Order: sequence, then structure tokens, then C-alpha cells
Amino acid sequence: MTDTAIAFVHGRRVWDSRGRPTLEADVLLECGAVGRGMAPAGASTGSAEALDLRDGGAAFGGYDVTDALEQVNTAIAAALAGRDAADQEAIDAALIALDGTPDRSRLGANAMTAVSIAVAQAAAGAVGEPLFRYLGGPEAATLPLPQIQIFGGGAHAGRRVDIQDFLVVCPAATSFAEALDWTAEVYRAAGAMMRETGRLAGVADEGGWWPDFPTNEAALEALVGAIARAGFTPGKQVAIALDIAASDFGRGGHYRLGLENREIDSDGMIRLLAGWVDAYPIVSIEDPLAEDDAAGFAAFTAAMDGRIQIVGDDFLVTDAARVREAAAAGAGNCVLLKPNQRGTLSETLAAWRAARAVGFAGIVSARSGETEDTTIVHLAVGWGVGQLKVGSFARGERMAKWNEALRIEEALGARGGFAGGAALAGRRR
Ligand code: 2PG
Ligand code: MG
Repeated sequence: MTDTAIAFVHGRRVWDSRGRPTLEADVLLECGAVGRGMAPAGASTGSAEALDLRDGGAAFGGYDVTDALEQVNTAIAAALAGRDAADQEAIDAALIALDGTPDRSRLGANAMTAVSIAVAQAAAGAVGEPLFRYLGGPEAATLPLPQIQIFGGGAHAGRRVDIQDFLVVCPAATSFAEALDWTAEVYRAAGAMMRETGRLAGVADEGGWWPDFPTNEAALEALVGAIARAGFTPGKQVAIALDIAASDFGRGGHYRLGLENREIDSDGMIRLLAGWVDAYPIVSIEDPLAEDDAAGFAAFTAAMDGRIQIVGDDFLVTDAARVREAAAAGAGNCVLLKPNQRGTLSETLAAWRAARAVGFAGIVSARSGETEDTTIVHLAVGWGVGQLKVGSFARGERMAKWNEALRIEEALGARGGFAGGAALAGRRR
């Protein structure tokens, strides 16, 4: 038996950032190393995501995880006992085989994600390395460009505005720490503007300011204003990224804009977004069209002609095969990577490898329901993904991840680098 053989797997129910049940897994190795992983949860989920197994029923709004927890402590624990934690692919393959369903509905992608992360953390601990170095070796030395939410909308703010995320990126920053410094000033300026105009109404699910705006465009104007008020040149130093999350209000080529109380088709959406790209310093748009609108995705990509980054989240659901299909169809140029959309780290890495092979950029992303687990930061650095999105610049579950990136940047010192604006797909950097 190797030192990195799994001695024990233990799951427990804990609570996520929305106060809902979630689960965490502890993995103990024969050598004494321990790893822990926690499952996050989405609110605007793609329909092709692996299943987040919930009990249903009355307790905790149906969000309890008794079944998933039982899977961790019985079937998964038994199947992984004695297996080598240093062979992540074999561990993840064993989880997938044990589940045996296409959508991970037997074990639950939440159970699998927590265990898959815990195994990786334990294996890294066994050799005394931080996870990013365990995953990427000495080559893993580049901090990702952060995408940070300033206003939260869509499903994360009671659908107050149609767009889900109004984010900023700092293409001209020269380090991760500097990107956070700049974003902190923009976030503060945006909050001050909301207060002065009497629109300050707290924060949305991911810590962004509650978007009390009459139109989507008013939110974009406010974001440009906040960037300028913080002393930065919009578009040059600090630029805008959007997550439209269009699957939340579009289906079958019809898009229902709640704020304007009107419905537009795929072409209408493309014209609307193209107009915003002309009018505002936007460098990245995620899920501009709905997950079932591959033709719209391709048409928007063609219309943008490589100007901006076009990200697939609900559209690609961290799936290697979908990434290859999208590239073949000319739909998008960047994949969002969320481990719990598939259930294992190996499948997440496969999606990233597929993206690289077709020339797509990538963004490692948190979920709107999060925990204090900072593993995704290590994935971004360890796999050299180049971009990281974990929500806004407030709330502990978000700041835990930004702060972990600062620690990694400090640990790398002069050997480290910052992906910067070059990590963005598209010419408008
Ligand atoms: C997204 C994520 C994170 P959710 O759409 O990109 O912002 O949201 O976790 O609710 O899917
Ligand atoms: Mg999204």
C-alpha cells in the first residue's frame, strides 16, 4: 500500500453562502495527509450541467443534501478506500463508474465535486505542496486576470435587471495585487454613487451592489462612471465584462427583456449587444445568447469578428465535447470552467485541454452559492488557465478566494507572473 492510499473518506453537511445546506468531504491518506473539498451551488444553472443532488421536500426549501451525503459516507467511501490519491484520473474515473449515470444523478455532482477536490488536496498535502504547484509543477507560476462583479443582477438579484453580472477586468494592471487594488477603488466608487443617488439597496448574491436601475443601459453608464470616478481610464486601465446569462430569459430564439417589458428574437439580441459593445468599453461577454441558441451564439461570434471575448457558461457547461463542437461551429472563443458542472476535476481539466486545443481562452469560475473553499484559485494557477471569476469584492466566501490568490502571488515572488489583459480572447484588450 502506498503512502498516498486513501484510508478514509468522510462527508458532513455544512452551509453555503446563501445559508443553504451543502456538503464537504474530508479525505485521509495512509501517510496522515488530509484534504478537504466543499461543493458550491449555482442559481442560474445550465440544463446540461451534472445534477446537484438535493432531497426535495419541505426542509430547507428542498435544498437538503441527506442523500448526497449518504453517498459520500457509504458508496464513495467504500469505492475509494485503498485507492491511490495521487492518481486523480483513476479516482475520478472510479467516481464516474460508480455513479454510472450520464447526469451524475446517482451520487450527485455535489458529492462527487467535494470528494474529487478533497482527494487532490490530500495528494498535494502528502508531498507538502500547495495544490497549484502539485497540479502544475514549477511551470505553474502565472496569476490569472480576475473578473470582478460590481453590480449583480439577473437571478442573483431578484431579476431586478436582465443582465446577471456587470464585472470589471483590469487589462493594464501589472500584478494580481494591483488588479485587486484598482477593483477595490471601482467597487467603492460604485457604492458611493449608488448612495448619493439614493439607490443603495445592499448587495446581491455574489456581493455586487444591488442593481436598482431603470434600464440595463443605466447600469452600464453607472459602471463606466464608477471606473472614471475611481480615477481610471475606462477601457484602457479598467474595462467591462458582462455575464448576460441569457438562458435565464431566452428560449427557442425568443428573449424576454423584463425591464423593458418586450420580447426580441436572436437577431434582436445580437443587435442589442453589438450596440453595447460599440457604446461601452466591453471586452468580454458571457452567455450572450441562450444555451439552446447555438446558431445565435455563432452569429454573434461572427458579428463581433474577434473584437471581444465570448464566453460559454450554460452553453458549454465545462464539457470537452461541447467545447469542440462550439469551436467547429464558430460559436464563442472562451470556456467558463466550473468543476461542479461536471462533478470531477479530471473532467474540468479535460474541458480546459479541449479549449486550448481549439484556441479558446478559459476562465475558472466560482458559483453564486459558495463556500470558504479556495481550491478553484489553485486550479486557475495550476492549470495555467489565465482568468478567474469568483463574484464581487465583498463577502467572505468571495474575498477568501481573492486573498488566496494574493498569497500565491507572494509565494511565487519574482518567479511568478500575471496573465493580465493578454489572457482575454479578442482584439479589444
Ligand atoms: C455564472 C455563475 C457565477 P451561477 O452564471 O457564471 O456568477 O452563476 O453559479 O448561479 O450559475
Ligand atoms: Mg455565467
